[in-house]
Amino acid sequence: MLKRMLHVNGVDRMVICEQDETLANVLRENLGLTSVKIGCGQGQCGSCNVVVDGKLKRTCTIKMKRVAENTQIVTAEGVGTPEHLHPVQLAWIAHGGAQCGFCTPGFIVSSYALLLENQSPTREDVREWFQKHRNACRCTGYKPLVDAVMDAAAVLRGEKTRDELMKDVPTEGRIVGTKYPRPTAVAKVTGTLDYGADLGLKLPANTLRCALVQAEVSHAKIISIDTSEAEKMEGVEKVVTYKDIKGKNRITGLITFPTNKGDGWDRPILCDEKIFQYGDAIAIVCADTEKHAKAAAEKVKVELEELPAYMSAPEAMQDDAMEIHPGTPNIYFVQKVAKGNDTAPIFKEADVTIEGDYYVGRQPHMPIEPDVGFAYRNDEGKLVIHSKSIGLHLHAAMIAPGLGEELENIVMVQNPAGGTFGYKFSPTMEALVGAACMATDRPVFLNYTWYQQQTYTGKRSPFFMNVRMAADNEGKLLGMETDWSVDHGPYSEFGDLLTLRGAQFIGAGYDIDNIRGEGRTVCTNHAWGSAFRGYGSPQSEFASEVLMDELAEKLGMDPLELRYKNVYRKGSTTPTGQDPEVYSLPEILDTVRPKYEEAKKRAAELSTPEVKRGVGIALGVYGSGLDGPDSAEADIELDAEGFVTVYTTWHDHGQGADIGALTTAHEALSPMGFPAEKIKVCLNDTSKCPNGGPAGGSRSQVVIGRAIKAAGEELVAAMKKADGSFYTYEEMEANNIPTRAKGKWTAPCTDCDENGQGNPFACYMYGLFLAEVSVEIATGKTTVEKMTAVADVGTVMNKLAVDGQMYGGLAQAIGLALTEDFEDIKKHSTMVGAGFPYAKQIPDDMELIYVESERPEGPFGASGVGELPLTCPHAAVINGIYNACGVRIRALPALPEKVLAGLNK
Ligand code: MCN
Ligand code: FES
Ligand code: FES
Repeated sequence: MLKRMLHVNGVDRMVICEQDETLANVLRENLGLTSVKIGCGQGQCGSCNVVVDGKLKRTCTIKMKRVAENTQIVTAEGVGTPEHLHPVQLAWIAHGGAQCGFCTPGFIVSSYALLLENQSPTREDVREWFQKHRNACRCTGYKPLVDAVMDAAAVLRGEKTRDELMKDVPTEGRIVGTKYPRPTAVAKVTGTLDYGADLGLKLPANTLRCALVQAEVSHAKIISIDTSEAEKMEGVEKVVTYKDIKGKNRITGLITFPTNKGDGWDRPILCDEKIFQYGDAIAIVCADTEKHAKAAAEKVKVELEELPAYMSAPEAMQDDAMEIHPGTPNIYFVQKVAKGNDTAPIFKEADVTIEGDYYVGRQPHMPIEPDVGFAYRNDEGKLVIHSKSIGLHLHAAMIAPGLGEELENIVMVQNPAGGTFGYKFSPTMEALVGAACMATDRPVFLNYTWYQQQTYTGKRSPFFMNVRMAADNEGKLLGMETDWSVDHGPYSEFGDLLTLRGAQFIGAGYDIDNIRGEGRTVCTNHAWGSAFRGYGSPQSEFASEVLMDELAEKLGMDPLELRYKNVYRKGSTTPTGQDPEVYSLPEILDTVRPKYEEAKKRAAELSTPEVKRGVGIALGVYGSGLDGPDSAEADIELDAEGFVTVYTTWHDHGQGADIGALTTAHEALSPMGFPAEKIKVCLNDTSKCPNGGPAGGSRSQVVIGRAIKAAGEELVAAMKKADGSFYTYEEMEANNIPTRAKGKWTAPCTDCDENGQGNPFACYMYGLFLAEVSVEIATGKTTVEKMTAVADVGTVMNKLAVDGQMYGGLAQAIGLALTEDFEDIKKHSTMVGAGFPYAKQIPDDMELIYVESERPEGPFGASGVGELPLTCPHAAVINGIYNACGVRIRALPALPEKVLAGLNK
């Protein structure tokens, strides 16, 4: 033990702690300064940044024995407070720098430290600083953060006022389309918003801390689990195994496709008979402290008989591969696509045909915040589970039978989430904390390390694709043939739906009358497949967008003009045979054309024999909604203080559910001129909110937005008097008029049939991505110099949210194109190892242009946006590499050695 006097945020604070405790933990746990976040815990993300004696430090790797007496420390709490924001914090709000906000305090402190040293940094200085200090952000694409630092510096130099910083924030009138900041912004920039791990520290003293016993092999039979030694370890209350679970001990995938050969009951809560993948949970140790729980977890003895592990779809599809789930074939679902006429004669007679094999891999989500959650019984005896879930009602139904708890007896709450990017469309630790709470009858808390986050949550499912296209000599597409295999890992949940995406999105954006194809879902022993932003479109469209480039070359046409010739126009239908709801692609391409010509000119001018420049484009399309009659409910209630509250489950990954709900309600209530400051949002607690549905498929703005609009319109109608004025709350009460309005909306859509045909989505998002790249010939290293995106997401509801979605998604697409992977479980288990893009890997030059076609079904004309920027920009980068140096990458990521191998061929 040691005692230290530290000078923290201007005052002396005494701490007494273990020698080997980290400074991050001491600041968080001993001093309650939870702005210091623990993301990677390994010095790779900067979320634990503080200023130590005037220098920026990552505190997760500093042991207390190395911290001297009277060390001066500044945390985000000391940079500024909600009442007295520092210019850096204000600028962060003005530029939408805090999306999920988990990285934000670390960036605020980092920027503050930079500005202590240099009040006149260039943009490049700021980027260098973030790179050098490993400040990682997964949401924003960094550009808005650099904008914020530049503005803050201008305020500090006295060249700009604080008011000028906030000049784009409306103080009255409509807020649609403006830079009105999200309600959680102030808490995020001051580090005062409590995420799961922060709430965990503040739980009652009798809370048990959990540690998992996990598999270290990918496929095995369990012979025995011996917990006896662990049970005797210091502080241990109980070691929970499958034997303690009251229900079916399975998470159900809620399979809806009748042709699925599995039954959806394949994922154990705690493994009983078999291990299906690396990291599978075998037992949960519940103890008084996390350290005790982890020490005891080491002592649980698991005897296994290892089985052959099938780590990819082709391996699991071999004739002699054993069934991973005995009784269910490894290929458990097949989805066909059949549109128009048989393609065989078309391919025979076409002027030009082309074919390619493509692979998009196991992209890891890499939120900075690792998975975390807790469970307790409330005073009504209900099991309350808090997590990062982005599908609270859905997840309750998926875990209730496995736990053996009545669905009505489960309350699910979403904690502020530090990014999910879709991995939380699947339950992760919800059933684990539920089981531990039920087995111990105590509150329980479980916090994954970043290693656990990476190795034991779902990943993007790799697609192995073969696509063929037939065209006439003028470039008109005549037919397409497709074949795709989806490696969905061992658990089937939503695997059939994902496979359907191949039918819906290979070739999306183009008028192709005749399509034939087949896709299949394959069970493997690699990481289970979960939703990931774009959900099937980054795989599907990569194949068709790279093939379109190859076709253009074969035809001797410009890739943009080939696309222009074939994009949806009136009379065209999507690959599922649906009429697009708007026809904005020609306008999008017309808008991009001059930019494209400029980019090509720039590439020609800047190319050198050592560093070749190139330009690539790709088209992106994705649906906003879950397939078919997707629906949502939302309530709006007027209260005695004259405020209204919006109630729904618009789950927040970090994208801005709060600002989305607020803006939509404000617009719906506009006939009353209701001020935005008087609208509150109460989101994501199943005991309080009607079911808005999960935040997947970029559906919330459209589907929940329509429900909010309906509730708002109902409230306006209820409050309207005959003379056109509006009742007050008291008058409503006196006249027995309900003060809570209920809104519901169901998309007028149909599910796709066995041939992949139907009208699955009411609204789509459309975009064209233009990448300018350079390739270093000696090393094969690719740099994206500029990204331009022309997007149609309908009416832009909030400019900061939409720009933020676009920048952040583009950054993830660059990562997908060039570096990110989770194939090698060991190598890819850290942020650096998995190719996380830091500031300098993302271009500062990103240009966004919107074509706002009002959507007939969208609320106030809005479509979604969240996934559009990760549909296909990676194909633009890959097409740019080809344009630069003639190397065609067909399997991602385009690592330097792959490009170099191509150059050497
Ligand atoms: N929006 C808007 N105008 C539009 C469309 C949307 O202002 N025309 C705003 C919305 O109000 C919302 C945001 O943009 O704040 C995204 O809206 P939408 O496209 O409807 O998507 P959802 O709210 O359903 O969010 C989910 C979507 C998905 S599926 C993933 S995955 C995802 C994403 O959004 N994960 C994210 N964006 C993310 N952003 C961050 N920072 N972190 C994640 O984990
Ligand atoms: Fe400390 Fe990531 S650098 S938590
Ligand atoms: Fe940076 Fe989410 S805002 S990680």
